[in-house]
Amino acid sequence: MSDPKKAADIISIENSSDKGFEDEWKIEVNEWVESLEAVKDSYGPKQVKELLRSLQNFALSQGITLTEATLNTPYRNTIPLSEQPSYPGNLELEKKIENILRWNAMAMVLQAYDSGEGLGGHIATYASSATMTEVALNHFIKSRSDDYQGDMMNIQAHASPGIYSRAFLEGRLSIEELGNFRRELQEEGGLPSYPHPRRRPELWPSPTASMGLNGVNSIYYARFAKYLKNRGLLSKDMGKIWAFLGDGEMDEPETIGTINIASREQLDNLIFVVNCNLQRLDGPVRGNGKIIQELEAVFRGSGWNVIKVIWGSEWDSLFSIDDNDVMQRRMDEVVDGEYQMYSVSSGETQRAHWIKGNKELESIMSNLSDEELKDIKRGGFDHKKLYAAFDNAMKSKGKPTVLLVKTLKGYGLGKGSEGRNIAHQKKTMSDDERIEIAERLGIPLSDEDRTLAKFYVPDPNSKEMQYLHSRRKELGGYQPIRFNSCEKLKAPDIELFDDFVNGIDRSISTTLVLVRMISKMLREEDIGKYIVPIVPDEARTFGMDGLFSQTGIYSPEGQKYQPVDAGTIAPYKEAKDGQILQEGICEAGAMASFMAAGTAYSHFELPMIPFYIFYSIFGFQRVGDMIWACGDALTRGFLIGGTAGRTTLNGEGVQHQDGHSHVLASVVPNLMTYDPAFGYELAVIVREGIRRMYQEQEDIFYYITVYNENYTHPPINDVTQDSILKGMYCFKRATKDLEDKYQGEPIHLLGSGSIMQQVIQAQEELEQEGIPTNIWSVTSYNLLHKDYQEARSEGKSSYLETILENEQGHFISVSDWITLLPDSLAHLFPGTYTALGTDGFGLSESREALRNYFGISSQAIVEKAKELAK
Ligand SMILES: Cc1ncc(C[n+]2csc(CCOP(=O)(O)OP(=O)(O)O)c2C)c(N)n1
Ligand SMILES: [Mg+2]
Repeated sequence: MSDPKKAADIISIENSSDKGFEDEWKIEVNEWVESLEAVKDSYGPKQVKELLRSLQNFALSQGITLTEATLNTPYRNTIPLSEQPSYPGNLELEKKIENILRWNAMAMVLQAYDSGEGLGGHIATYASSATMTEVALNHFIKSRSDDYQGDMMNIQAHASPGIYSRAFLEGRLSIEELGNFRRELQEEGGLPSYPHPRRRPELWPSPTASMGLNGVNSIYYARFAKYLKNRGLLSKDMGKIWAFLGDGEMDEPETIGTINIASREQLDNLIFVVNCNLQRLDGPVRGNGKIIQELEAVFRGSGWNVIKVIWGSEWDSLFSIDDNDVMQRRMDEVVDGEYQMYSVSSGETQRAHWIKGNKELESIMSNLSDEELKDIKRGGFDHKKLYAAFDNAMKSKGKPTVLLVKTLKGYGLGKGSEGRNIAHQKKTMSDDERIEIAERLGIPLSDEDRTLAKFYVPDPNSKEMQYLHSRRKELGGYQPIRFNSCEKLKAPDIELFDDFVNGIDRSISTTLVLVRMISKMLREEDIGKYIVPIVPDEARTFGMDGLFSQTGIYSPEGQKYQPVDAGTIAPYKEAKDGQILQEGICEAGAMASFMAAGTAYSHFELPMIPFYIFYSIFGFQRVGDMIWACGDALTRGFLIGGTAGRTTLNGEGVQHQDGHSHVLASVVPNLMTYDPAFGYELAVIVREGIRRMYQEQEDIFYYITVYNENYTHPPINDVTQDSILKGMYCFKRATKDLEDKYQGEPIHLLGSGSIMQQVIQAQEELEQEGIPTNIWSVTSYNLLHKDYQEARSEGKSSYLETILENEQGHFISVSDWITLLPDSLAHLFPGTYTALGTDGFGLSESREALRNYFGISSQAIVEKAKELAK
């Protein structure tokens, strides 16, 4: 602050009526500010900070806290005019391009609407974010080059028309595709509503349409980039992760709840750009407060570099005469609901409300006519202010940056839209509005074409088109972009898992088998370094603590302390090049890490193999939307649902005992789900997963449940790998002699997971009573169902129908899952069919009591079989 007198005014005691005291106080404050200025001149800004910190500490020791003062700065741009760099671009051409993009984006939605098929899209979001996106794309966001991994640009999903329009000008989309927005099935091709890598894998790096996921995913992408760098896997400069977000979207706990990890991990490769248009879908984001100030406090409190872009350049001259900060104080005082009201009011109304009888403010504002006041821009539409903010963000060291950019929803769309509460859902416009907007944007189309919302296609040799291409060329290529180039891995031979395939005499759980398999794979030359174990504070639950010392837990800071268990075989080892991602109790974060690792093939050209291991009930029902997004993002890897089964996980009650995650998993189309009973099944499934995802590079991922019940595991013998992978095979036929003697209809028992042990026991008990049964191991009800659907559409017999061709009798399915899972196949069994399962809520009891209660114990199976055998 160069003018000490001004500082004194800010801190003046407003309520004091004692004039003498007020003057004295001003002098006191002036002296302090002058002293501080002297410190700055003699020692520099670092010492000023140190001095202030010492003063604050002293105040704290006296019981005086200053939290409000330190978390918020005045409601103005963070970068002062004096530090604003000159604008390096050609503003005239940039504005021309932006206007074309604004028009074409709007035209996409209007054409979709005009098609009369009830389609449309969103116009208002891009109208508010166009300038910031353009400044970033013309000057900052880089693409991949020989020594640069490339930036990742994750956009606000509802701004997609603007990004498509740009891709069209860049020659990456055809005019037909642009015209078929939201009509993907059209012959000439069409475009999906939002960023969906599955639908447009060459364009969209990650799915962002579900509010909140962009934030958390971008944070963990940035972290994963650092992880790869610290582990020595990424040779190029890693690039930046950009997340363009809505201010309403910042309500989402996935985003706001994970920002602390970004500062803890010092993610200076991460830039959030929050489009603060003060509105969400229904109305104001913070009508009674100020979203920018609220977010500033939250992000500053979390240790981010926070840059506010609030006011356009037109305010600069007013700030320079606001000697007593009357205007600043008014800016700080007005709430977002009022700022929104200004956006729909005339200059005159605005002025009256703004000045509110304050003579000094009135005199400052008299420098602007009503018209000028009305036209004055918010920072988000000022290229120079935005450039200054981005420039600062690029230079941040050791901290993530958030830009809080004030904009106006529906900017430039006229009275009917700008700042209106209905702006978000505005899908069409009157003919007059179309003509008027085109005129204002300088779109040289006839009024008829304007009314039809025709696209404007500039001459490829025009200055603006050449500028657009040259800027992107300079920055390495077009954005957003998604690549699909990654080396293929060779899956390990099944012999690597001989210890499990040939049977396990010791009584162990499938969880332990899996952990041992991971441990073996980690030591493999070809694939070891690519494995990414991810745990949300549950490694000990799954017996994975041995991996701590084997591979280390990733921490960018290494380990600054000696762990309490330093002398033990498996100490808690954190390391800069650690391989395990210990996520703490944050399933959303763990899932975001899974997605980052599972799509590393596209962004980082690395075939990372994530194994995310979690309590199965805290998977799909906790972060189901993120798993769905993984399907959209073409993510590869293994989701491992540990402590599975409503009765196998006993004693833990309603919120832990999972009997339904396979049903929830069944809805994700490219998810391979398995519920193995034995070590060899698990080995075959995991090996095949690696082969399909990393050798063949199929866009699938896996969900495998493992249990914590200990038992011995038979060898694979003559079971074919193919039958395990397809979902079902005959595990054990009835004893021949007994079968010959038996008069009744054959009985088949279907088992899976750890409940297979109950089935095996039931078979033995039934044989003692003279009832022969065949046991079938069902490794995947879901895949059998998928296969049936596919076969039916091709008019063929399904795998299940084929293997049951020569069977008949009674089929009893028994599992630790709700009966809806096996019931999906009920109609395919050639005989009677009964499902025994765990419908209802879990409850705290012993395993045995639970199995009796749900009717899936060996005894329950025996009873059912005897009833059918009569
Ligand atoms: C999880 C989720 N909930 C709700 C929606 C529906 N929705 C789409 S956009 C939107 C409002 C977005 O407001 P904001 O983030 O401020 O973006 P703006 O369009 O104002 O830039 C809502 C509620 C969604 N897409 N995802
Ligand atoms: Mg908004």
